[in-house]
Amino acid sequence: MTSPQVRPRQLLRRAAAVVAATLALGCAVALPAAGGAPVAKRVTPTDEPGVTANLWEWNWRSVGRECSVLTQSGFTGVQVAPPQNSLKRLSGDAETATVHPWWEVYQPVSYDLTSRMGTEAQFKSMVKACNKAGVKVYVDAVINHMTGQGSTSYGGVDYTPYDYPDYDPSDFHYKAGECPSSDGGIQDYNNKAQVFRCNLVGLEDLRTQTPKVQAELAGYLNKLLGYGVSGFRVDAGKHVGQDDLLAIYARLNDTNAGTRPYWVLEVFGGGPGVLSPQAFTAAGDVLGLDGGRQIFNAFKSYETNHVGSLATLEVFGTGSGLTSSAKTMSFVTNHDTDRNAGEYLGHKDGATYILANQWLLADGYGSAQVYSSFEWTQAADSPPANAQGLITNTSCTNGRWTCDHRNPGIVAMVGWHNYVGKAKRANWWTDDENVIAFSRGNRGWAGFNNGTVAKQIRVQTGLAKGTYCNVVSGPKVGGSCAGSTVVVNTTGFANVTVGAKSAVAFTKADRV
Ligand code: LM2
Ligand code: CA
Repeated sequence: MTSPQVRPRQLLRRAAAVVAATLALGCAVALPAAGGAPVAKRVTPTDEPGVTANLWEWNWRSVGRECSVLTQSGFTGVQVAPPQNSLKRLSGDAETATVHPWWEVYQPVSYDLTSRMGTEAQFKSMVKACNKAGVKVYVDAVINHMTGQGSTSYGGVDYTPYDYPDYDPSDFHYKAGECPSSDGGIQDYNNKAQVFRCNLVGLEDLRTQTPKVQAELAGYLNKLLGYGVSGFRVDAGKHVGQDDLLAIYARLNDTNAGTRPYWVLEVFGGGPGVLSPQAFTAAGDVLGLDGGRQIFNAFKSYETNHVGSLATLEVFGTGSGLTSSAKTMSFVTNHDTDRNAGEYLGHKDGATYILANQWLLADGYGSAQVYSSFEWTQAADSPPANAQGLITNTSCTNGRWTCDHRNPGIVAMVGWHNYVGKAKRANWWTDDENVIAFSRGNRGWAGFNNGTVAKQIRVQTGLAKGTYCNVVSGPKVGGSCAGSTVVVNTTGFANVTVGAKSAVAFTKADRV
């Protein structure tokens, strides 16, 4: 349980609302027995998402189809791009000639679900197909702001600044009013009032402290929950602020499975005190953005011709200043960091990127997420789309989509991750440079080499004597290995060759 708990007072309020609604319908109300507690909907703990794939800006049809692949590969959830109606640009401008940059979807116009990714009906059938396949759906929820430009939307709704179908000018923060900055923007990222109540990159900032705006946002999110969604990545969570986040969360219904929705906040690090990711963990889980930087520094590092060292990853988590594993959604990259090559790894890092994902899955920190999206040359590039901006179906073979969640070496480590479960790390080994190895209890062993030459190591694996399939090179099929093998002796030791920029891994179940 890592999302905010529903407190008894909220339960009472919810129960009272149910009674009021039932009365309004003129139905008989089953009042609680005298002295008994009000009958409230059962509230069970939030389910952790497990390993998710972030199929960012895949259209709904493609996500729905991919869920059968995800479930076979051991993924238990999928995160999708913001599904609400958004800005649709009609032409390029001085900032970017790209008419339909990927970031249109971060400028909401209304909470209808007609978007670049498809229609509301297509969204619903995607969720249904994924849930049927056993994959939970997590939605990127843009709740901090509306647009900062344009007048036309994918859903056909027109708007003018500060005036939308669901909001009027009284629903926003303004400069020199609740936003204490001279131009209405965030000028000082260490200033609490500015961070919470000024415009993030010119995006009109909602008065999320008001019951009206909270009800509007909760209405949107509850619609998604009703369609079978399991939780949310809260875009710009840092700019909503803890109090408003908790107030909105308290208005959310349970998921269709009867659990509280998962709720993970985007809070980038660097801010002081209440603006730090740590200070948001009472308002939800947080995205592991600082962890992503540490991963970059361990695997790559900014200075040209230097790599960091994997040996540093002996400590990763609260011990290295990160939020706790149980409160964090961890990843190597996402749609923003993939475009920030000097500070995070991304798809363009190739084998290093794959290796980092494999390591994260093996380490077990946070709820790990693997990012798959589209190839780009300019940072603002549109995903593959038609002339109207509508995103076309994904193909993992036409060279335009990245599909790293299908990489066999990553799929192998998703299986490894699920098999070792919560077993503690043991048998840590390192050359103090770029080769590390460890077991997770006696469930599985993995070694990683981020160097440029293969290395032979002699390690304690924690596993029983036998021959094991190195699942990174190929799975166990029937009674034999499709790829290479590792021989563990009677005392648990093995001589293992770990290739340059690659991993070797096996679980107890991979013995032949
Ligand atoms: C996020 N998390 O807090 C998203 O992960 C990030 O991708 C979003 O920025 C941001 N917050 C707002 O949701 C992206 C993109 C920006 C883009 C915004 C809005 O990185 O460049 O801003 O989406 O579409 C664009 C222009 C910007 C302009 C703004 C408003 O790039 O120059 O500001 O629209 O018109 C004047
Ligand atoms: Ca705000």
